Amino acid sequence: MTSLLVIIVLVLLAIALWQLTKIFDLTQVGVSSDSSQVANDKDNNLQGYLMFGFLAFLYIFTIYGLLKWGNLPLHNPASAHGAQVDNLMNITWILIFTVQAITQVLLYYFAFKYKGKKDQKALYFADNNKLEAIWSIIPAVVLAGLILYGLYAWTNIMFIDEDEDTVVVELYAQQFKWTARIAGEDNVLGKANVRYIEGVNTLGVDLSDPNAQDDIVVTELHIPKGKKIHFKFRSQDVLHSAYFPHFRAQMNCVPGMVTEFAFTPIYTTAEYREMPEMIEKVAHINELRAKKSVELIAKGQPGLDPYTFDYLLLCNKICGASHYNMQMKVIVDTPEEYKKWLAQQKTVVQEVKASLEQPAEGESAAPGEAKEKDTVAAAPVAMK
Ligand SMILES: [Cu+2]
Repeated sequence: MTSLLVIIVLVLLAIALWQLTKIFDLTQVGVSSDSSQVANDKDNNLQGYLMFGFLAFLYIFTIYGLLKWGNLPLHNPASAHGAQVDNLMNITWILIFTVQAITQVLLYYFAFKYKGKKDQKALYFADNNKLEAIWSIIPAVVLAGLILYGLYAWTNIMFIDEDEDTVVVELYAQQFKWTARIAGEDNVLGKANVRYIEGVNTLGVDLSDPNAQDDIVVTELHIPKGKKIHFKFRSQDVLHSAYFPHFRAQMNCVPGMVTEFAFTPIYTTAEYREMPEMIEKVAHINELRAKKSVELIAKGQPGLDPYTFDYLLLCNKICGASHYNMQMKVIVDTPEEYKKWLAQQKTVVQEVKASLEQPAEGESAAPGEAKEKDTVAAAPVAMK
């Protein structure tokens, strides 16, 4: 609020100053003898040096930005293909920085060198084929190389070998949450359809499908380190985008179709937390949170808990009012930990069964009634 007021005051001051100079102009106060509207050598010189001033501003701001915010981008990729994505990104940055550094200097230097001078006329210059060829061919070759490397990296990343030993996981997007379904022992997801959505069967799993019997539905995803995870994405309502920043992976979730992506996690959550860059980052975040907590507590509100790092799945398409809050915790376990966790999970069939056994709120369960609903086949969702 204070900063907004400061901005308003500054803008008003600027307007006032501008109006004052206009009044001075009108009253001829402080105006030089040359009141011509045509630029003279003095004006042109000033514009020439201002060009250099702007160039200096560009570079100083770029260097300042790199020093101040250069540590914000994510560090080590947590997936096997991540290094390739980072490599492509770094090459692109180097190209952009080099080209920008050269062209900006030339642009402002020539603007200065060929500034207007009295009695000097511009040279009429039709064209130069050699120059045109140079500045067309060099960017074309460089960009073609970059695109080819990008395509190569993309096909490498997107290739999913059907025979490979993977863990199949479905990610179900809806406004505004993620739900995951692990394919279970058979590693095949059962059929699912929005028409089967009922009660705890929030993903619409077809409970009569043999492949669905061992499917496990969770809201906090665990995956094992070192194994390829084959994700299949569905959306219930609008376009969402499954974004795993630490794994350098993103895929759109489109209503009415299944999209896919696979990656292999290479660090467990515990290992990633122990990385020096991560320790530093978390310490910095907690410093900020501690400061904020002091402010909050002074206002009589509860303070903030310290932050611990976790991999996240985010939504990267603006899908509605609570889009910002659409996320799911992803935990990478060692294969042993994963097995243990998996063994503790209930299958979706068991979940549905349990929910049918429980009496509805306000209803007293008659013993016979509960028994009647004891089979999954009795669930309406299972009838085809
Ligand atoms: Cu979304």
